[in-house]
Amino acid sequence: MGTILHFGLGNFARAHLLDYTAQAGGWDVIGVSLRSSTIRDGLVKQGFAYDLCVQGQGVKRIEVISDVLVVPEDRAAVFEVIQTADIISATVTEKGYHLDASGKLNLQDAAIQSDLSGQAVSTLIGFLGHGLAQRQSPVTVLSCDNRFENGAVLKSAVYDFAQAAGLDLNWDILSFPNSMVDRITPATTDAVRAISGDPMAVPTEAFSEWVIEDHFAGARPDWPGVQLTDDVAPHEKRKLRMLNGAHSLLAYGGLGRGLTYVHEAVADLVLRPLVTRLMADAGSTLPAALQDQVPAYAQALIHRFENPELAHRLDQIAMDGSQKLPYRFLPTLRETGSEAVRDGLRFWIAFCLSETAQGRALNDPLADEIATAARQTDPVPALLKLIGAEDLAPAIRQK
Ligand code: CS2
Repeated sequence: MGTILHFGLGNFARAHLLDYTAQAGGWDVIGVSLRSSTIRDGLVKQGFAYDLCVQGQGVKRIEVISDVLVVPEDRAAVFEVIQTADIISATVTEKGYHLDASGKLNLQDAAIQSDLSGQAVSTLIGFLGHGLAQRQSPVTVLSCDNRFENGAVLKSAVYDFAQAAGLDLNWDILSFPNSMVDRITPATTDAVRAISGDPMAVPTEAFSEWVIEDHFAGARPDWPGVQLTDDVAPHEKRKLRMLNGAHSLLAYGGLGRGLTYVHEAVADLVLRPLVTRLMADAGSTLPAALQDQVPAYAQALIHRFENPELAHRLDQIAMDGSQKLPYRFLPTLRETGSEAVRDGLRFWIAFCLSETAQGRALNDPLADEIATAARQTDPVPALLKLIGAEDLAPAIRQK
């Protein structure tokens, strides 16, 4: 029996890592909620089991969580499990890493600053820095967030944190494999709760994919269908640039056109050709070995996006754009000059401007900076600067 300590028990983790781990058998998952007790409070009433409502395949009960620790209630318990878990994994979303636009740990970030002391730790990076400094035996730290080279980025964030905090980690016993995760998992709606009867139900699509760098410090579950490989980068690029890049274009373009759901945006006569173009351009940046898969992958993505029953909201995808766009849009744009990706960026800028003009704060860790940039006489370079792309302003302006 092995144990995974997992940070971030949102819907995605419950539809992906936990489903795979339940299927593997022989392992349990201790969840960590960094902020609120809501998920623990909901799950504890039902013995930590919940329904996964898989589109077209019915409902399956996932019974793999053995406990959920809530950080503000008991930090010591989290530090304790960091010493013994076989794998420490995370789905804390892009902003949970507290990185700057260049992908380095933002040491000026208030939460990171406050975590350096080791008192009242509140971030994943703070827990890993202080916790792993005490760790005696090998452990795998597995990022399952949507970010290019997620393992390497996490390792360097923990390294920078440890340096700044004066902590000494034994890097020889730690491994941070990169991974590519994929399963479209919308937020739970009342309709889903009503159909399944489980207030903690999670809706997801039938498709799922997981490619992990084969670099574990110790044991791992026998996850069914997982592809272990020496080099995840091509798969990460494929997924982030094609799927997530297309998602972001549909989100900002669709909201600008008054739409609500992904399936509506992908059927839109203006957006559909753009998204097809974006995927082709993104596909052209992939390594030669993947080129022949690009058309079929793009077609399969369109098909997944067309699924009306998932009811995947565009505003869910539009969240945290400042954290997502640097690796969803910029590599394709820089490598190919893609006009479709430029349109995607124009949609993001239009979204920032219109939300600010209407007095609404964006759902984004840089919401204040975005509002300030949007109010400038020349907002385009100011907004692009926030995602490390000020130099692209002339190309974005001309149309
Ligand atoms: C989406 C992703 O919310 C978003 O930004 O693009 O959550 C997407 O649904 C997943 O990465 C699919 O695996």
